[in-house]
Amino acid sequence: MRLVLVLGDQLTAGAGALARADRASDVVVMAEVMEETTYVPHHPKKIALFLAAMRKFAAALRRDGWRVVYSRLDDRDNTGSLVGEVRRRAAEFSAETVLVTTPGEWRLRQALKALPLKVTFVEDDRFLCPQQVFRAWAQGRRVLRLEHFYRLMRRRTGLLMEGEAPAGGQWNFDRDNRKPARADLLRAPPYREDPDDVVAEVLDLVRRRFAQNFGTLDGFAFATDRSGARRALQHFLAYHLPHFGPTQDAMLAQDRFLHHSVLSAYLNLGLLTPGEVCTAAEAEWQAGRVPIGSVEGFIRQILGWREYVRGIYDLAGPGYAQKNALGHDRPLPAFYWGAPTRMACVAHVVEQTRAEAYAHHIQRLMVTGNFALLAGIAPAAVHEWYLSVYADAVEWVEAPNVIGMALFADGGILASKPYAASGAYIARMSNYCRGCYYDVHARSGPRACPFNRLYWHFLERHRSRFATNPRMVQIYRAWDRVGQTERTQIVAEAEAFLADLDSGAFV
Ligand code: FAD
Ligand code: DLZ
Ligand code: SF4
Repeated sequence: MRLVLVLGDQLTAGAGALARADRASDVVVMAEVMEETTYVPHHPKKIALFLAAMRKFAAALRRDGWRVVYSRLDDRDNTGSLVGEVRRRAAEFSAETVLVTTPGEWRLRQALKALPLKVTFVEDDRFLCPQQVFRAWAQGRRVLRLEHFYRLMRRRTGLLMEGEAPAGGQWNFDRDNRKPARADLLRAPPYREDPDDVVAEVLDLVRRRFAQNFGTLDGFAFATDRSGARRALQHFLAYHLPHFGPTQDAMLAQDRFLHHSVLSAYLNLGLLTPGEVCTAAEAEWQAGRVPIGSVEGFIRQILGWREYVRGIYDLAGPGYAQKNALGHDRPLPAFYWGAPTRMACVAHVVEQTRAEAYAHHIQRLMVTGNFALLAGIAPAAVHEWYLSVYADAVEWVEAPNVIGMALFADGGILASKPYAASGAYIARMSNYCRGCYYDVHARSGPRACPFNRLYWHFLERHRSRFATNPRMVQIYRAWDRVGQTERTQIVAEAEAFLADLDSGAFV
């Protein structure tokens, strides 16, 4: 007898271990366990999404003729961990071998390897870039540029290619994309589903067991099976993809989703595959319904960024999430968990995160991520926050984005310079500043935007590391042109602000 372990983010029929398994003789093991639901204080909507999707996937496998043993969180004999459940099922079925799609996370790979059973790992073939291909590409390169990797992937898959040339004559349409926020960007919400009986039962469980976690279960509207996720994809293609490019970096206080797809959780759980999403988007362009700039911008996120961060996570090895190249050690301020703050941008993003378990990329990178970078918050604490609060947060994708992209804590493996920005960026790309206590145009004085003060403070305290970075030389020149008196004042005000932050004062 052989067990086939299917994890909560491996809900894809016919992929990985399931493609190699035998439904006539193998037993599929799936388990809701306390260890996975508590290794960080996950947002209740995230827990509900995983558990509901797992239950429905197990039911779909059974309908398809598989023998599935499924542990529910409340089962009396549930051992509480994935390895515990595998051992229990191995004893129950006298199984000595386990087949599993290689877990995305190092933590689980290591835990499964340590089992006293023969565990066979099957490559996760849902990704478009096999690990070997990424390693071969990375080998011998001094810097690992997304743009180079992305072109390789366009060529490998043929997506948006016209022979050897990129469709539309350019690899990248960023110059036409990424427009600032305008009120007329306002539009209808993304795809939403009412809870059915399975979801209602899970919501009840999560409400009972995880009520103390940050985040609300109210308004849970995620799709929880493949057909729902397919409907969400169709909704995005019809209503939002045509506008994706120009709005992808914009932020609006009145609109939490803009034209983003809100498909990341479905991709990460396996309800959709990256290949099918990219192909469907390309078909919209081929049919003349979507401009090249929008479809290219969207496909780059999945074929480029998503595959690239996964390659980096694998290459970097198990210690990646503990990196702290800038030596930052400040505790995470309470406003990340919903305590009040005067900073309107941060308050908006945190409140939206609490309500939806979702924020789009620029909110994560340039508001909460940028603040943590500038203020010198300990990367491990920031990592734990991101891993907790977003429905799409699994470590292989979260850690490179947080540790590498937002915090530069990997010392520059992923980004060639920190994504540090003053309030001017947020003012240009959003309308948050209009409703803020602080003045985004002031860099000193009692109401100066904290992002402005902290930006210069960040540059000053890391001068020896960044002043010679060719992409930052101009920035240091601009800072050095500011008069000495004002520079001293800005640094002193930033330090006073950081002292307030540390003491938990209302900032
Ligand atoms: P869209 O804007 O519609 O983009 C389409 C798809 O592209 C996404 O669904 C996603 O699968 C992919 N994508 C876009 N950007 C990235 C990226 N930088 N890395 C990997 N894939 C990308 N994404 C996660 O899936 N899980 C995370 O835990 C996560 N944490 C992040 C933390 C920080 C600090 C930052 C800066 C980014 C993080 N991202 C994460 C990447 C990105 O922000 C989300 O994938 C995106 O916001 C999800 O919303 P969407 O589906 O509407 O994306
Ligand atoms: C995120 C999550 C949660 C909340 N619960 C479970 C669970 O009960 N059982 C399970 O198999 N997986 C769960 N997951 C997903 C895993 O924690 C983990 O993120 C991925 O399997 C990593 O690749
Ligand atoms: Fe954020 Fe500064 Fe704008 Fe306020 S003024 S919303 S703190 S960027």
